[in-house]
Amino acid sequence: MSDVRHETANKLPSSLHFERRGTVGILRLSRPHKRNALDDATIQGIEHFFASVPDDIKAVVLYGEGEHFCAGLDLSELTERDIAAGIAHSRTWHRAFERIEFGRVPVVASLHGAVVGGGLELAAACHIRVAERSAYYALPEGSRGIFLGGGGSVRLPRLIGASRVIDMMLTGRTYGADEGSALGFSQYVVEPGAGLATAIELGERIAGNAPMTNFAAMHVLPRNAEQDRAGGLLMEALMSAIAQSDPEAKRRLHDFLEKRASKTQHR
Ligand code: 1HE
Repeated sequence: MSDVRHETANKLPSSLHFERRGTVGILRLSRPHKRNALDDATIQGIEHFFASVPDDIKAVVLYGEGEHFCAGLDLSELTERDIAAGIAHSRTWHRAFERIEFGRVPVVASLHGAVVGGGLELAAACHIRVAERSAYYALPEGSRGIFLGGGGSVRLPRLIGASRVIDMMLTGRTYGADEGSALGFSQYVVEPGAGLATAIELGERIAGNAPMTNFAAMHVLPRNAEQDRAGGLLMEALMSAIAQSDPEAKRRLHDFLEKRASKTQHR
């Protein structure tokens, strides 16, 4: 993998690094001496990166350098904030993570070690989570006297249910990789050291999809899960008609009918 001299990459803070593997972009949290704790510069860098993902990148993999994915909010920046600054700070996280969830390309997070607090909120904004067996999930906010601020109170209950999130906050309960996967934190569990390669492989598969399919999965599916049945079914009908009229879909359907496409197989 080589660093790309690209405007997006050049504007990133030193805590973030961008590399590419073909059409898959790899964004690395690169502050391992602070366990990839998220300071203001990193959050701004995340917002900037996902607002300007290079056109030829079709999927992004996010991972953390060192022993841990992410230790959450940089607690050293928290002490001096008043109420107004606290609200503004939380809203910067919201903007950055919305850019991930409702951006242009699907994002696969590769998780290992601590995935805690704001690190878990960051992971929850990604579309696919691959957890190495070392990964564990926690919300230390409860014991630090603070609250979620990076969208976690909205996203995490949708992943594992509000009652479990309440338990994590109130009692400090943690979940390991296997249990976390069964609950819905991650869609994949892999052996230690295999997370990044698996995430890149998934990213390559995603990058090979028709762009309209990726758009629909990212933007329509989560909204349909939240809206009323009638609205959801109407949105589905509209989206399915748009997707199937795309020339890329027509080409793929012809490929299948003319026996040039792969069959659906269980691996
Ligand atoms: C930090 C942070 C941080 C480490 N902010 N500096 N998050 C937390 O409450 C989690 C706090 N961190 C930890 O519990 C542990 O650091 C870990 C379990 C993640 C890793 O343990 P370990 O033994 O590998 O590392 P360490 O020795 O604890 O930390 C290494 C250094 O990173 C050390 O700094 P140093 O200068 O003394 O070497 C730590 O101070 C520093 N460090 N984590 C600042 N989080 C939008 S709202 C979101 C709200 C939250 O995210 S609250 C949860 C915050």
